[in-house]
Amino acid sequence: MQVKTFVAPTMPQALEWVRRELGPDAVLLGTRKVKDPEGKTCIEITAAVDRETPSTPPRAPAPNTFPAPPQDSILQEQLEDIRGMLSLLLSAKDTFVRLHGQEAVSDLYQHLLLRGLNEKTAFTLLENILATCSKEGPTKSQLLDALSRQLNDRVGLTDPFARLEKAAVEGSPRLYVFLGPTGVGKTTTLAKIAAYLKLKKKMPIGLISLDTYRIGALDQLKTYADILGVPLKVAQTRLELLSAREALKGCSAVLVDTTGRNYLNGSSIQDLQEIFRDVDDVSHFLVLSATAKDEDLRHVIQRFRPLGPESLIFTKIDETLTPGTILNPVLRFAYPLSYLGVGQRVPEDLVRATHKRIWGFFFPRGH
Ligand SMILES: Nc1nc2c(ncn2[C@@H]2O[C@H](COP(=O)(O)OP(=O)(O)OP(=O)(O)O)[C@@H](O)[C@H]2O)c(=O)[nH]1
Ligand SMILES: [Mg+2]
Repeated sequence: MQVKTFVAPTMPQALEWVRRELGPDAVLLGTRKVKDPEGKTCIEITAAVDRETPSTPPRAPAPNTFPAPPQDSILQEQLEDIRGMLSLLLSAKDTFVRLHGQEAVSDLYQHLLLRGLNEKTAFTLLENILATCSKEGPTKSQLLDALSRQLNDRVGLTDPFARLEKAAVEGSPRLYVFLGPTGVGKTTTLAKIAAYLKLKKKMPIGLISLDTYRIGALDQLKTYADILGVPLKVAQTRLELLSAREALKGCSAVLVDTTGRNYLNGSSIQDLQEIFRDVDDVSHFLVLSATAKDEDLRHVIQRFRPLGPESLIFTKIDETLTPGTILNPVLRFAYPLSYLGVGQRVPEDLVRATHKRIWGFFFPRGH
């Protein structure tokens, strides 16, 4: 067995060096934080591989190129994720034990990380919890009670359609706009809500599509409109949007589908801002996928801020093992949650966001 120690500025870098030096079969024996000669904190990883001599030294990749991925690269990436996560958990747990010296607190911290909270959110939540608990060291059930109170207090909820009247409105109907990145489920979620309003609440509703960008997008919405028997208008500009709303006078609500674009690109947001400039009686939903990366969610929400979304809808909750991820931006930006997409079926797989469901992200039934 060959055992080697690596010191790198960050965990991903250290893992990369382990992989390059010892190959994909390397096993992590331990990680710890150490200081380099300049006093900067680094990560030290001890890793081993079950062979006597090192494999052929890896060739440095040519500038601006990446090494060819190995055959089993997907499995390899997953393994590395798991190793990285384990190391992170071990070091995070140490930090917390050192900070608070309480095993129950660090256990809860570790659990929150495993269910998708990032270190910062979990740490802040627990700091707040500990501030409300007895100094002697809270029990597990006291911690869970305090966590539940924190989540109830800090996660806002809203149901914009709960107050909607059945009757047709006299003037221009309110526009409910579904914004968000590509492929998150804007059109599907709109269709789920349209079916709920039309079939269950028996409301006169209309649809507008602003999505003339993607081939087939209009057909997708038209299919739903035909099945539900509701009028559908198409608009590309602010004036067309206003005249489409005028044509849908008498509806209780008008649901507006928008184009999925790369909204990390600022000009796409400006296009939307122009369309909704000075248009009143508008509620924006920002639709996001629960499978998106934490950092990307943060950027997307920041991009959409100028449009003033009233609430967030998270889709694809059924497709993630770490649904707690959605609370990172929710707690950070304090936007209320309205609905959760829990599958592809229209209209069944949409539920209202509730505190009980949010609790279930961390402690699923039976746990
Ligand atoms: N598993 C799962 N799939 C979902 C959910 N919501 C939507 N989808 C699926 O996500 C895919 C994309 O859905 P769309 O509604 O077309 O997404 P979109 O945001 O309108 O996409 P663009 O208009 O192209 O930006 C489809 O296959 C949907 O069935 C959900 O809650 N869970
Ligand atoms: Mg769409």
